[in-house]
Amino acid sequence: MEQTQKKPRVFSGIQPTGSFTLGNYVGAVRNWPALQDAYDCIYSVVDLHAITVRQNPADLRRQSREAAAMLLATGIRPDKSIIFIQSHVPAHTQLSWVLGCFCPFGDLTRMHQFKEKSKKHPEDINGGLLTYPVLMAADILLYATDLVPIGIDQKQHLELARNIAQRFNGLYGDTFVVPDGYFPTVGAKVMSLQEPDKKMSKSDANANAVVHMLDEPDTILRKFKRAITDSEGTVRAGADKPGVTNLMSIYSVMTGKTFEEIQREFDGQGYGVFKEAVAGSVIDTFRPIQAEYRRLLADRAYLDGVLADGGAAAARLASRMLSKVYRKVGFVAPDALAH
Ligand code: ATP
Ligand code: LTN
Repeated sequence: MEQTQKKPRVFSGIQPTGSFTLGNYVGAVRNWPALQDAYDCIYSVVDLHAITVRQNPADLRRQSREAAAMLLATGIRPDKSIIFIQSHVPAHTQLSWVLGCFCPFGDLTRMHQFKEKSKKHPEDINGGLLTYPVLMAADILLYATDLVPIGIDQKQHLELARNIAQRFNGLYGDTFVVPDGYFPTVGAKVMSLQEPDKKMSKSDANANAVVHMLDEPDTILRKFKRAITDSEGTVRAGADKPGVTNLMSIYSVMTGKTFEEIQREFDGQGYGVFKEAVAGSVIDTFRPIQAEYRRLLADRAYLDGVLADGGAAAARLASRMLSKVYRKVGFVAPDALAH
């Protein structure tokens, strides 16, 4: 680790529930490598969260390594940041239990994600789905995290983590850092290409609605060509133009151009030219990441080594906070037993 003076801490996580989408990239993952020089970053593949929805065991195992490879391919460097699999550090579940005892039931039933996922999986509204944000709070609070880079859909969960931290600190004295969210100014919520009033989600049944980071160039082009726009034919942003605004946000993130520059660039041209340009910018961004991903995934020994080291480093940090919390709530320390 390059660690001279203490930098503020960043923590974020992503579920290994399938291949990452353009939404994951734009809303969260692209910021993760960008933060690793100014911050002490910890990034986790949150497999414990993934099983709140039924997963095939073999797929989950494979996808967890794939998720780690993809994070490394986007530029996370193990010599700068910690990258690990959540279930390798038992302190996450241990702290989660304690925090759950400081979280009102009503706060959990009010969560948008709980309501949405309950509606989507009515046959399996399990306890984990409800307490999901408590585990997320544990992930964050365990490492005295200052900043959490996430998409806007996770804002409510972060608020819950902040509330738990404040409640606990109020009762037991300063224990947890109250974390702030880090949301991108453009692209904090990438919308479905087919229903631009809905979030682009890994688990969308309509394949045309979602661009995956591992999609082939011609697939990406086809999905953008079919993206829902409107009948106006003018490239400009506005609440009345959710489809075009979404495409402009994506293009802006990929190229660094402002909305005004984009509007000028496509002035007088139809949506066809614009959509091809958006697709091209995404293809160009993902091409080198895809190549690096394939290389990393083929090097299992390296990948597993990174994850083993990351898990050990995270466990060391986490055990300190867990001991502190156990002591504060009044658990007898095992090493205090007279025997
Ligand atoms: P699922 O569809 O299985 O719930 P997901 O696509 O929402 O999964 P997560 O693992 O829950 O993926 O999210 C990882 C990160 O990506 C989070 O920080 C989340 O806010 C962000 N994210 C997910 N979808 C989008 C989106 N459409 N726009 C912006 N950010 C997003
Ligand atoms: N709930 C998040 C994933 C997640 C997370 C975290 C993000 C789990 N633990 C801690 C930030 C910090 C999601 O993206 N669905």
